[in-house]
Amino acid sequence: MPHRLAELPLLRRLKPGLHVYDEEALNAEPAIGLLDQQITPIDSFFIRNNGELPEIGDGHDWTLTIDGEVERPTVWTLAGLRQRFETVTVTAVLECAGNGRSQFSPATDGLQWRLGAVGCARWTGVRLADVLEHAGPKPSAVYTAHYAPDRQIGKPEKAALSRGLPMAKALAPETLIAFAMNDEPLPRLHGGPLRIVAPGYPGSAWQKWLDRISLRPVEHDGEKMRGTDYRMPIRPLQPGEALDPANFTVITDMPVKSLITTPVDGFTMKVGERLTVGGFAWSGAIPLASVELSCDSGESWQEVPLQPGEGPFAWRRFEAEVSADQAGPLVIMARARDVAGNCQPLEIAWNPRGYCNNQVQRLRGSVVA
Ligand SMILES: Nc1nc2c(c(=O)[nH]1)N[C@H]1C(S)=C(S)[C@@H](COP(=O)(O)O)O[C@H]1N2
Ligand SMILES: [Mo]
Repeated sequence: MPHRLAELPLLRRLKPGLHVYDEEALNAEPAIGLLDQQITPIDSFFIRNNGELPEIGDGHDWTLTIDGEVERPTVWTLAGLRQRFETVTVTAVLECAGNGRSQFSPATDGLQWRLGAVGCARWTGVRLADVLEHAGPKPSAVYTAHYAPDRQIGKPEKAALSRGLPMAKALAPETLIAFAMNDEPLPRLHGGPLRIVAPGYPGSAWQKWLDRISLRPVEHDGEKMRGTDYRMPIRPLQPGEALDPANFTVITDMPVKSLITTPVDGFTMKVGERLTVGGFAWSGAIPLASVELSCDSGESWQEVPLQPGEGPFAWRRFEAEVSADQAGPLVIMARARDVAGNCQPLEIAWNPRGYCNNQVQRLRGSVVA
C-alpha cells in the first residue's frame, strides 16, 4: 500500500483545500485562490516529499551534527542552538523548481505541478553562517551537504534527498536553520524540528528534517544532486536529444516570476464593470523591477504599481483595476521583470526535467453583456 495513504487523513484535516497528487510520496498543492495573501497560511502551503515522511516523535531529543571540513565538529541540541545563536526571521518565497511543470510540451518526467507549488512565509531560526562559523570551516570547504532521515519509498537504505549549498550561500545572512514558520513551531510536514531556509534558491535546497551538515571539499553529490536532478542544461536542448550531465548546472537562484491570485481561471465580469486583478511577483537574488499587465493577449502591456515586500526575499503585491467594453473571452497576463532586465517569457524554453518554468501565466475568463 502506498505509504502516503496513512498520512492522508492528517493532511485533509490540516490542509483541506489542497489537491493531493496520486503518487506514492505525499505531495499536494493549493488552488491558486488560496495564495491570495501576503503571507501564505500554513494550511494553504504546498507540500513536496521525495520519499516517505520520517517518524520523528516529539522531536525533543533532536540533534544537529556539524562535521566534515571544520575545525570543531559539534553536535547541537535544539535548545543549545537557540541559546547559543541569535534568532532571526526572514520572510521568503519557497518555490519548488518543478512548479508549473505540467505546462511543458512535450511533457517531462516528474510531478505534474500546476502553478501552486509556491508560497511566501515567515521563517524563524538561527543563521546557518553563525553555526558554521562556530565550527570553523576549513579553507578546503566549498559546499555544504545536508542530511535528513527520510528514505525513498520502499528503499529504506536510500536517502530521499541530500542536497547542499555553495559556501557563499551557506554563509549569506538570509540562509537559516529554521525552527518556526509563520510564528508557529515548524510543522512536521514542513520539516520540523529543523529545516534549511535558502531564500531565492529552489525548494529542493531547503532540506527538511535536517539532522546533519557536513562541509565538503567538492560540490555535494548526495541523493537528488547528481546527473540531471535539479539541474538546467547550459544550452537549449531539443526533446529527445541525448543528455550529457556534463552540460548541466545546479539550479541556484530561481528566475523572476509572477502569479495572478485574484480572480482565478474561469472568472466572469460584466461589460463596463471594474475588476480588481491582483497577485504577487518575486525573484531570486536579483531584485524585482516591475510588473506589467496585458488584457489583450499580449498586444499591449501596462505597468502596474508594485507594493513593497517584507524584505528582499518576500513576494510583492501588485494590484490593478481592469475593465472591458465588449463581451467575449478575456485573457489576463502579468509579466515581471528584474533589475538586470530578465523578463518572464511568453513561452518557456523546454528543458528535459521540466524545471524553472517562469512563463507568463494566461488567466482565462469571459466578459458578459
Ligand atoms: N528531507 C527532505 N527535504 C526536502 C525534500 C525532501 O523530499 N526531503 N523535498 C524538497 C523539495 S523538492 C521542496 S520543493 C521543498 C518543499 O518544502 P515543503 O514541503 O515544506 O513545502 O522541500 C525540500 N526539502
Ligand atoms: Mo521541489
